[in-house]
Amino acid sequence: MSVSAAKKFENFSGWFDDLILKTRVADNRFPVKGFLVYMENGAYMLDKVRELLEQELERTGHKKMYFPLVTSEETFGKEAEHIKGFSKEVFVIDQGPGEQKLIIRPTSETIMYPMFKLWIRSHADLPLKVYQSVNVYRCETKATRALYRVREIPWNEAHTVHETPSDAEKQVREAMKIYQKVLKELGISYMVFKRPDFDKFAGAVYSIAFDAWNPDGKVNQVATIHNLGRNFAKAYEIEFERKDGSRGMPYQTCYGFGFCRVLAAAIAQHGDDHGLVLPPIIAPTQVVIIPIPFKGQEREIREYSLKVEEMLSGRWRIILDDRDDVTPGEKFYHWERMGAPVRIEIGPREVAESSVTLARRDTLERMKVPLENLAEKIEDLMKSISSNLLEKSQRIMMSLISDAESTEEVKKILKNRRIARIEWCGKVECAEKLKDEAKGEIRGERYDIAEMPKGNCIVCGEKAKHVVYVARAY
Ligand code: PR8
Repeated sequence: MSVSAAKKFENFSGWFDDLILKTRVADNRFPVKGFLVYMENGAYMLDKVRELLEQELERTGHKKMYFPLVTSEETFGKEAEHIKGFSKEVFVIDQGPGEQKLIIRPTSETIMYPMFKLWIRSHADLPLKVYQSVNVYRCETKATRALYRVREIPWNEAHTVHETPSDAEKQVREAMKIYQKVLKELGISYMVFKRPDFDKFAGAVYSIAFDAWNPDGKVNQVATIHNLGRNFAKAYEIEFERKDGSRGMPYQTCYGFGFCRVLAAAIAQHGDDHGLVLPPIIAPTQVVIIPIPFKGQEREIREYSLKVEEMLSGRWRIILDDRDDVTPGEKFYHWERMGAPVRIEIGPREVAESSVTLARRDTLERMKVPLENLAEKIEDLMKSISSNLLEKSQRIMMSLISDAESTEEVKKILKNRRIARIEWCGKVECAEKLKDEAKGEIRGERYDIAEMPKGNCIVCGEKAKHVVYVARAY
């Protein structure tokens, strides 16, 4: 069975903005542009995503630290490309006459690396793998958008330092696996791109990005991984002594995972006309019990509901919705909108049969289950919901990609809120022309799968060097 999700494809912004407010995920009415209030469900899910990621980072030997929010203008400005990329986006604290201005972190390379210089002495100090989950601040010039493009950005950033370039390469692949694992647990589908050179992170040798699909056809960059080479090591004079006593400069990587964009992707990819459809692993309420009262049997139904709640409460985040001023129908509607993965209905028949009726949120399918199998059945159901969300999301993503042979075709594909795959010569002029005429950005070539060009660049007609994807982006 599939549930209609027409609304989000027809009017994404309306659907999304209304939903995140009504389900108490976030309130975008705070009177400063780009700053968002995360309400109880949004805050809960952001924390869950953070926990999932931090667990993986810890498992792979990253150490958690907390660095300051600010740096000085001088320290900020050491890596030329980096400062060029970020100088227009920083918030500055003016401490008054005679005092130096402070730069609020738009990302923490310039804050961490002067400390790395002090900590790294020899090869024995490498690799250094550090992370923090904090807010960073960017005075975004593009239009802001709740969860998708904010100025106060809740994220995780990891920074690593290595002895050799191949160690740094390996680190890029480890980071990719970590992000893939977490996104899979959330059922989020994306493509991994190597960004074209003109679009890499300021100061990086190359950048890898995770672009999640969105119902309006734009892509949502949820995470990036950057190989920094020795660019920052040079600027911040990070050196170490090799085993043989010689001195060297280390290689660095950094990677960032945008929590609010990941949450946006989970909401946008899985939600439907009834509301949120939450991946069980982050759902604030995983199971809701709704008693269906029947005259004369109120007490039995209530006691039975309490018994079911007790049976499951150690294992799942569960709510017994026993409000007596709200009808069962209204409760169904409410919890469907809130995206609770599993609903348990208990009426006189269930009590008599020692069973319950279960409804799964993703397909709205209902089933009768004997009480003795309930714990096991819910376990299976949660797994099935998680894998169904992922499969469905992947299917939709595949259906959104179309091959294009001309700029005109790209334009049409993007207009229809889809993603175009093209062959490209690699020249910046062609990318710019495409952007002007088709209003889409070259997002890069796939890093997760190999795709070889066979023909010519669709813009200039010269031999193509890359298969790339073109989309509009947040
Ligand atoms: C780095 N340095 O900075 P990145 N709103 C929401 N999410 C955002 C926004 C925004 N305005 N800007 C960025 N993100 C590197 C890596 C340390 C960590 C999220 O990389 O500039 C996006 O998901 O690519 C983005 O992929 C991630 O932060 C990393 O930002």
